[in-house]
Amino acid sequence: MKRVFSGVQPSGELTLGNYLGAIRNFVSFQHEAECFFCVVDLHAITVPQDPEDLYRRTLDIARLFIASGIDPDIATVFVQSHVSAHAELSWLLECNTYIGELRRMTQFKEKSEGRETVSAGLFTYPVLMAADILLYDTDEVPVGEDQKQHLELTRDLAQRINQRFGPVFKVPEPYIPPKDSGGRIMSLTDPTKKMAKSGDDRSSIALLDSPSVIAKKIKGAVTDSGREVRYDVEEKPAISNLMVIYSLCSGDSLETIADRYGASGYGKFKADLADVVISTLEPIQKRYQELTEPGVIEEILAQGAQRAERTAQVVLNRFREKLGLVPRRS
Ligand code: ATP
Ligand code: LTN
Repeated sequence: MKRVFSGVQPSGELTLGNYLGAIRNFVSFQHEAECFFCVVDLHAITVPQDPEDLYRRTLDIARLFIASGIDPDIATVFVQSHVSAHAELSWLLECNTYIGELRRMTQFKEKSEGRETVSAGLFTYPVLMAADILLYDTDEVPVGEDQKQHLELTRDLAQRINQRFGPVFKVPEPYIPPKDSGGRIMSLTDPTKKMAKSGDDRSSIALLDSPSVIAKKIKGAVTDSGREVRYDVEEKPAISNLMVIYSLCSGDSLETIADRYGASGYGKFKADLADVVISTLEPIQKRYQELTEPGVIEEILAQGAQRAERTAQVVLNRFREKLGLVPRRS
């Protein structure tokens, strides 16, 4: 059976961009592949995090995974720092990664910009991500488009190591939806930037936003000149983004939406879009509110870590052996 791995950082409130670009696809993969979905807390701490927020968000993201439809009996849901093989493989991979490769990473450039100090962890972040993926002999990695370059590095590292040491790692494939199918949901306030959880509050819809907040944010979303609802990324980037959101939430094609709203102006389109987004998020929010029994999420994560560890240890040992590291005798 095919293996799938993906990770989400507990670095803020999950957004509609995370859901449409990634989590929605996690849910569909779980029925056709052996899936590992990880809350990547070690990635989040590459930039400063408030410890209490980090703790709460880590559990919240796992809870939102389940609320979104991931079944923990089918898929393995776990926290990255619970499986120490991630940090260990990351070091082994770092010793096979070139500084020049990491310097080219655009996410590093973006995230380090404007910071007074930048941690070494932010620089080596993509190597930890490669470790996450390679530890599970992963075939496919569902992610948003912003992760494409990191996936290419992961593949390069796997191929380089396989060439140097003989077959060790499976070379994974990215699974990235096209831009008009959620690969890159843009900010509501600036359609040239991606919707990000660490962005400003009006620019993104959080999965747990109330219906009135969602309606307000969509009403306030920037639009383009003119009044025609038409999919044209060059001339109408803002409306095109809203149309993609509408299409993914409703299942209607972009053509159907253009036919329906083409002439009715932005106001009517935005009002209906708010309804469509609210009804997409409603069942997720309901399930999230129901998952309140103390200890349930922690138990799911404990079992997930156990399952993940079994697979990860096999792959880690395979690489350790190839490197010539002496195994510890038990
Ligand atoms: P940050 O803002 O802290 O960088 P992020 O939301 O970009 O956070 P993650 O939480 O780790 O980062 O992303 C989880 C998944 O959601 C990844 O697969 C990422 O590619 C995807 N994703 C994030 N933002 C978008 C977006 N605007 N459109 C589509 N997919 C997205
Ligand atoms: N870097 C990703 C999060 C991430 C990830 C992974 C995604 C960490 N490890 C492994 C897929 C597979 C991000 O910032 N969105």
